[in-house]
Amino acid sequence: MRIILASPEAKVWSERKHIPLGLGYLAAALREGGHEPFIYDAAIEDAPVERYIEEAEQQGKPYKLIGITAATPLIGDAWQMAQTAKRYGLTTVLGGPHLTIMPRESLEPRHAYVDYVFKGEAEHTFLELVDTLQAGRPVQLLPGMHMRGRDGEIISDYSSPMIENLDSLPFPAHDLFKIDKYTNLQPLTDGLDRHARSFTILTSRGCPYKCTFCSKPVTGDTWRGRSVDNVVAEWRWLVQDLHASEIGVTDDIWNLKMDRAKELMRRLIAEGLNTVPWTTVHGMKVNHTDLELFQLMKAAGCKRVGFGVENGDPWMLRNVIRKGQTLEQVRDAFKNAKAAGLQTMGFFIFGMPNETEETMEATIQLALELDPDLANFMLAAPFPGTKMYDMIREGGEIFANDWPDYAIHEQKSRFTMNDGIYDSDLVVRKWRDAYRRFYLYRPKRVWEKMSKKSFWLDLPHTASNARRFFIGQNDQHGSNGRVNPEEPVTSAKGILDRALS
Ligand code: B12
Ligand code: SF4
Repeated sequence: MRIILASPEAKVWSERKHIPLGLGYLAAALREGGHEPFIYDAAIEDAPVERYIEEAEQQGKPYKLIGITAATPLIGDAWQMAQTAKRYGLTTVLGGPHLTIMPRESLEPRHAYVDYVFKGEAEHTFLELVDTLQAGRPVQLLPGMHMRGRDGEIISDYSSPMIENLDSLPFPAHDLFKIDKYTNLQPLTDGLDRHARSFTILTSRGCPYKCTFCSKPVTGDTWRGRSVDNVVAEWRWLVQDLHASEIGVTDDIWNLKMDRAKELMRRLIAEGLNTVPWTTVHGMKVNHTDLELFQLMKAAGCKRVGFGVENGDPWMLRNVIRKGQTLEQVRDAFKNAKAAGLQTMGFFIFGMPNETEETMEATIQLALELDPDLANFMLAAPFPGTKMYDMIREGGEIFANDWPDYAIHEQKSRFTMNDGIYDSDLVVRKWRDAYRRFYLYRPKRVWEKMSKKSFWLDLPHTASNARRFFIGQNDQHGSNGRVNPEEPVTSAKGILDRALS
């Protein structure tokens, strides 16, 4: 069967365009099953999806089914795309993170154009549905599947499949991505080639930790690692055949087992696959690292490591975020990574429940002390399916009233707590303060940046990012309608003036 696997445009990420790896995995499973998948990623396509549907029809080789993926902020765009495809008579299937958390919502009567929804990892189940449809057999409920019954009622299998033996899966269909159209993995910073052929790779799935802001139903609690042989074979394909010039490891926690992580590094070095720069896109867990691991990573071609630091206050870290790591472990990881010659990146969250001016100040102080090459300060967003969401439902109020409001880079708070202490306006102010104090108000850092040639070559790009991060986009309002009192600076010159003042 000819199938479109689609990702709606991630408007929340204006600069950063990654391959949707989940669709790559599904495409590979379908291809192995004898079907013909085409990957449509609206983030990099010039033409709308209907153009492809029409062209295929005109060529007498119509697409029969569209499978659409969506994280929570993109679900509205996914519905729109399904509606469009339905107008052309395609069977419509939805899956991905949002559907794993809220599978039945997309089959409510208002979404009559959605036929099937899948929860969890769908390489096996989706292929089985496609085989069934192709053979014209009646569709039976499969693990993790949701559909309408004869009377239009929603029938559900609530399991969330997690594939146990990841080595049994074919490699993602990397060759189906229009790789030249993607950006590099962290365009915000210099050091890596912005126009790289950037592929991502997943060496494991799942994570045993239980951070309260994390969408645990999506990641799954059981960590499943691919064998080193299997990962190295995919890495070789990316480097030698597909000419990757940058690779991103996107696991939730690729270094859970340090021995395996080190063995992987040794193999990349031994096989000469350490020639392509790579990064840990979503970070490593600090308490599963040591100096030797970072040294091996450096020798294996790694350029930059990221760490989820989250908060500078030990009580917040232990009791609210439940990160399962200490500040000492954070400090050690940064020290060791820097000693090994790696660039570092820190992820910090502002505005978790119980956050006060002091705890946010502690986070800013920690960021300044750790001094990573890149600090990513994020506003806490209460995604459904997180422990944090339950905490706010119990003791607070969520402002976000539509799924796009959950995009992390929208500069607004999405909730408040009714404890008389939490102040959502203060959260946004401290978050902006963090960016300013980290990036702009340190003359030594500004000078270091500006003395690099890449800073000037990338100026328009840098300025547009700076505008986005330091002063917001068009939206200077919180979701609660209050105006942000910050004075906007609207030109690149303004930003530079501010940086230099
Ligand atoms: C890499 C990554 C990114 C990358 C790339 C995203 C991309 N283009 O794929 C970047 C940095 C751009 C990113 C951005 C965001 N991300 Co992100 N990201 C991840 C991460 C770490 C890995 C994704 C991945 O490759 N998974 C591996 C593949 C195999 O799994 P998968 O994509 O889920 O696909 C499987 C199933 O879901 C299912 N499936 C998926 N699609 C479909 C479609 C059909 C038709 C079917 C049947 C099945 C199906 O089958 C697939 C194969 O098993 C996940 C964490 C995680 N473990 O999933 C977070 C995660 C998906 N991200 C998350 C979030 C919040 C975001 C943002 C919304 C953040 C923001 N800015 O606000 C944005 C959304 C932008 C977007 N395009 O989706 C949350 C999602 C929560 C939610 N409720 O949606 C996650 C789960 C992190 C977390 N633990 O909280 N992300
Ligand atoms: S944030 Fe990272 S470490 Fe924490 S539970 Fe999620 S994937 Fe695991």
